[in-house]
Amino acid sequence: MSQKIEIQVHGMTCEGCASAVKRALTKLDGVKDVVVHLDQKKVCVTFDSAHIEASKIRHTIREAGYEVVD
Ligand SMILES: [Cu+2]
Repeated sequence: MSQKIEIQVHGMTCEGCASAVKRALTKLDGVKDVVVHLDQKKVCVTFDSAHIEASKIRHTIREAGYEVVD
C-alpha cells in the first residue's frame, strides 16, 4: 500500500544536500517518490509500506549525514 510521510530534516543547507538526500532515498527498494523542501527543511517520501518501513527511511537519512527530527 502506498503511503506518504513528511520528515523534518536538519542539516540540509543547499541544493547539494537536497540532492544527496533525494539520491539516497530514491535508491531504496519500495520508495516511489522523494520531494525535498529545502526552505522548510522537510522531506516528503511516498513509499510502498509492503516493501519498506518508515524507520528505514529515517535511518537512511541519518546515514547520509543529516539529522532527522522525530
Ligand atoms: Cu549542502
